[in-house]
Amino acid sequence: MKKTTFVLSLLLIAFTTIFAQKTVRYDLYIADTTVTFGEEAKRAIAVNGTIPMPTLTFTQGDTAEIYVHNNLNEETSLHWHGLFLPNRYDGVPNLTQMPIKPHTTHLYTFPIVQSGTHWYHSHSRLQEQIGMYGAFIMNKRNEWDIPTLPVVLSEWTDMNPEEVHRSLKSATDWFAIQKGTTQSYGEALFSGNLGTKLTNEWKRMNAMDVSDVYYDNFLINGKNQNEQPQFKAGDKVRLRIANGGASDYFWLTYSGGKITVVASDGNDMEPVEVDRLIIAVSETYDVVVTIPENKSYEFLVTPEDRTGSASLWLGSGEKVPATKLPKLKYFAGMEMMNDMMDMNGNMIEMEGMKMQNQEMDMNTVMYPEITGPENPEDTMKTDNIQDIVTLHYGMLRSPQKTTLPAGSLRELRFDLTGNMNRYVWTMGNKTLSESDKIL
Ligand SMILES: [Cu+2]
Repeated sequence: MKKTTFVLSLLLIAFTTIFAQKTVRYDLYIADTTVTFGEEAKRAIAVNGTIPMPTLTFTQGDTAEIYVHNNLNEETSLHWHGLFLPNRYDGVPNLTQMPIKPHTTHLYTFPIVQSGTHWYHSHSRLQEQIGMYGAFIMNKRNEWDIPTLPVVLSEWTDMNPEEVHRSLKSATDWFAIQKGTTQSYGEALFSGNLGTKLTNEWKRMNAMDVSDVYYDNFLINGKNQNEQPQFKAGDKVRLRIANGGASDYFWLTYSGGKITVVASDGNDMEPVEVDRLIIAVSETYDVVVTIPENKSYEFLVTPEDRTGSASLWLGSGEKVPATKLPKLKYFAGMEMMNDMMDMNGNMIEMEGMKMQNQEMDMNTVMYPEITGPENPEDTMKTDNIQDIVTLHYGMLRSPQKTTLPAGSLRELRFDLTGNMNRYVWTMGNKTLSESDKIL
């Protein structure tokens, strides 16, 4: 009898320590605020007083209990990007839940059944663009013991997001003019690219550009220059990076050596060493970087159009800057587009083109650091061009077998279509309202 009780209590202790079901509660207070990230003070939305929203941290097996207190004078909602959860907590207003009315509280509660780096954001109107994005971290039960920083990337424009949206739909050159990325006739003539420019106009294309919107600032956890002096020589630091931006892809480079990529979209992968990687909107990557000496090393974040940057400084002491990405070769890009588009603005099918898995980045023709300077005499020297290892999707390998279990398989086909100039996006040439049912 006594022995049985002893064994039972031992089992109970073991059970509670291994399978502890902890409820982790967060209270999020959503309120209007004013920020000056660009030129002028503008309206933004802060949660618990901060932009980005607070980092929410859980351990696999926990139950999340998130109380959202909407102190705005408008509706809101929160979507948990990349999470497996009951549909009614997915946070899409009027689809999986009713919008959270002004000055009410809403509870999201769901079990944490996965691990990895994810993020969360508002799913109402364009609130995400003015501050409602944050990191959502789910640790494993036996998480890797290494200094870790959540890193949320974003852009800021002083223009009201609704206005941005309107400009995109009317296909103006306004953003390109602000960025100084329009290609004028004068510029074309002097650089010997007049033929390319004329063909381009003939095909009625807009000025060649890489990203669509002009941004006043780029932010890393809400700061353009983010200092993290706590790291010492020899430290390995894991950055849990989420791109919470509205439209920019970001290049990630580091002045302290190689970047080891260890997870993609919250999934562990076979570690791979690269010189740089590009992160798309809403993607996440976990990377590990080393602090070589007691100095401050720059983890540089550059939007794809290279019109600005943001820096995360790791370590303290003398600053070691990363190499800035040189200006894109727009005429080379324009020439490529001319070759690829027919008179109606449609892509010309080309034989043997390998565009899958980013293995061939069409924009490479515009990268001086890889394909050489636009004008060899007056820009960078050709011998500055080095072998740069760039991450692409083909390099992402799961540590586990990912073959599907045997059994019946159903294939669903989605054709993603759209019109770039009108900024209308469709599935199988139908807008969402026309084809609400996807199955
Ligand atoms: Cu999302």
